[in-house]
Amino acid sequence: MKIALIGPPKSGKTTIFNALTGADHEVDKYSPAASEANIGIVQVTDERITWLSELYQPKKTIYANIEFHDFPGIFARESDNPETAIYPDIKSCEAFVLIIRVFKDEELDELYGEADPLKTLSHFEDEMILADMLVVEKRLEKILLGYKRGVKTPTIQIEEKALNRILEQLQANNSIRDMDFPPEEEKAIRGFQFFSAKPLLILLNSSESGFKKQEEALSAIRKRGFLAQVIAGKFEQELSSLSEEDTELFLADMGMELSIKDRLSMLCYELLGLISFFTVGSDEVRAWSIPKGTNAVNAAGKIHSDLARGFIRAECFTYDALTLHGSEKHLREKGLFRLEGKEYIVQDGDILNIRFSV
Ligand SMILES: Nc1nc2c(ncn2[C@@H]2O[C@H](COP(=O)(O)OP(=O)(O)OP(=O)(O)O)[C@@H](O)[C@H]2O)c(=O)[nH]1
Ligand SMILES: [Mg+2]
Repeated sequence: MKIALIGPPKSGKTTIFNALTGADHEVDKYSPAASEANIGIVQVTDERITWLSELYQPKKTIYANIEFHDFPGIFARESDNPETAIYPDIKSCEAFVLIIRVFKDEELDELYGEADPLKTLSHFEDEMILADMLVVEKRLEKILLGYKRGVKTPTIQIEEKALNRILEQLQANNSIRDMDFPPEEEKAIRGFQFFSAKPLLILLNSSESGFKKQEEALSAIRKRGFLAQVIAGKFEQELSSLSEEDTELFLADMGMELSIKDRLSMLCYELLGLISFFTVGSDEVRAWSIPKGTNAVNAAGKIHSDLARGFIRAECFTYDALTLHGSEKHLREKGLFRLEGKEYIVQDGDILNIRFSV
């Protein structure tokens, strides 16, 4: 899972990236924007995997992970768009975390305007819509040119129909993520990776002292339909150099139990509507993340395309039942070991063994 950290210049993206990944990239007020992203992989904490690993004693234990990409600032008000070269990289991420500065800093205020989260969010929505609009208009022109030359396949017509609907949406200043597409249209436009179609999480980067004063901004942003949280970026980065016990004490002081890594992982799962299923055995205990509502055959395909192609049945039991009864043998005796078909909707905490033949 690839998640992009984006935001205006100097909103604290790299600070938060460092806190998340334990990296030590330079943060400062004046250096020009980096030209490419910092990339770091974060393991998703899951006590269930830890427990399963103890039970099965596998050779390998694999937690789910999230790849965070920390991009240089974009959509600066006065920029002449030197950032365009990184747009494709940003758009290749599955979801965006928009980091907005709410901490006070006179020099940054001077350079970039006073912190105003709602205004920044609107600005970003506008810029994303505009960037998408340029892509759609350009593509539609090309399609029409093709029509004149006699290139008019059903596939292109589906694409044209979808793009015209999208253009209407964007012209009304609305994001693509609020639209629904029939499967064939969804397929036709998938490759564009539109900015305004991506799931968007808002993080308000606050000072330690301002942390509890963001309720008003948060609720206004949530009212607009976004998932949003406050984070004290610099404070969290400072914590990452402390011992685990000290970190816990400081976090508890701020009313938090979990590390920034765990909090943000959970938010990303929520943003993308993901759940986890597990595979277990003496070779490997592993977590897999899939969108809620995924059926067994598609879950199998996540493990390997052969498993989807040759899918016969999924042997299935739940993590909770296993913790309750202690072993697979006991689950079989209790009739808690199920056989499920292709269309079974996989649930969070299911343990699957796919039977297949190719
Ligand atoms: N007071 C305070 N300063 C912060 C906080 N987060 C970041 N800063 C400061 O803001 C400046 C910019 O931080 P960075 O993390 O480099 O910001 P960025 O968004 O990565 O910047 P660009 O990549 O250049 O757009 C640095 O001087 C940080 O120390 C915070 O939570 N509180
Ligand atoms: Mg940065």
